[in-house]
Amino acid sequence: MTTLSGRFEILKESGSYRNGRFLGERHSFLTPVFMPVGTRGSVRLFPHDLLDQIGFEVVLANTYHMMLRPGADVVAKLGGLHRFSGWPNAILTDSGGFQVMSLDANFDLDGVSFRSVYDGAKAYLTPENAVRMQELLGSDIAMVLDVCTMLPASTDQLKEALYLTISWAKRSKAAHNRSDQSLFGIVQGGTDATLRKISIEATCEIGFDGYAIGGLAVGEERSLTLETVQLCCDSLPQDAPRYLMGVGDPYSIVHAVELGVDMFDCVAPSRVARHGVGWTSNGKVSVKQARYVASEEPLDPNCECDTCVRYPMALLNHLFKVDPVTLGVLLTRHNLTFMKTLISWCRKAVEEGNFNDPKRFVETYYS
Ligand code: PRF
Ligand code: ZN
Repeated sequence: MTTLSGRFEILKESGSYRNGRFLGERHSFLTPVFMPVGTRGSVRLFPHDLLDQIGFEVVLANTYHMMLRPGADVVAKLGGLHRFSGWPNAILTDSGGFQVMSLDANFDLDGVSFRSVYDGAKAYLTPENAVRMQELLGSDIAMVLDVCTMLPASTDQLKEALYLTISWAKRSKAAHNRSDQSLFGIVQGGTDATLRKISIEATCEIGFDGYAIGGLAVGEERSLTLETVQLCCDSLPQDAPRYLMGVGDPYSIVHAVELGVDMFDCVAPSRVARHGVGWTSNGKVSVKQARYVASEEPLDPNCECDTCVRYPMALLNHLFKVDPVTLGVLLTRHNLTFMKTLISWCRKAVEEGNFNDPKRFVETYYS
């Protein structure tokens, strides 16, 4: 049985929202926090040293990918994911259940079977081996194996996934042994208020170092996402971190922080960067547009990242045509800096007890 490690300190709170600090055994970080997604131990096109320069304190990696390539045991032999991936700060590993869903996965009571994206080989995840893999990877925060249901879904489908998730959460906790690693539970139940409440009650009764809200931004309207986030924040323990999984559009982040969410991850800022799109203080900018061919303007006049300070839009537009890889690096730097800035605004809003400015901002540019 695990000794729960990791502590959460609330530094400032007002109403439902708060600024805090997560104190792991090895690394700590301030919340609210945005975690860039480095699925395979690295953010695409963007080495960890550059993430460090922007000031990120936590990155996310995926158990499912790391267990297939290069293998959790290989990473463990090399000293763990921090050493292996050249990342000196905190790492959260997702358990893999969500990532395998796109792979023709078969869920049964014991676990989930799927085929490797790399070579089609059969692979199997159970709550116990998902924990074991994450212990080998040595992340600071491990996630339980859960079942996420795509929406819309019937109540029966949601219920089945929910009860499986609860039973897997118990098994995950029983299997967890690493005292310098925190373990977070995951709440499911779609947008069904009754099921969410059942999920929260059962997950909290098992008891975790933090609680994730899973199963959202999977096909439902955004207003329903936020309604469900509110319901969860109202019922989750006040003194533990709350992590909204896979949700990272600027509008949702600002509103979810106001509702009391502490942690976010999302591939979107780095993914859209690779398609030539910048998220800026003037909204979304697609650098390929003809109007930027001879533009001397920076991508975002309110940003101090090296992409905005050094390069005119004309160069970014040019790279779109001749060197999209370099453009991807430049836009990833900007978009991740933008996310860091957005989170800083949220922290300031908590400090000042007023979300009007960030809310007006996302309303105008990211609705
Ligand atoms: N479960 C896990 N990871 C996730 C999700 C989930 O429900 C989501 C849903 N937005 C993103 N990543 N384990
Ligand atoms: Zn910038």
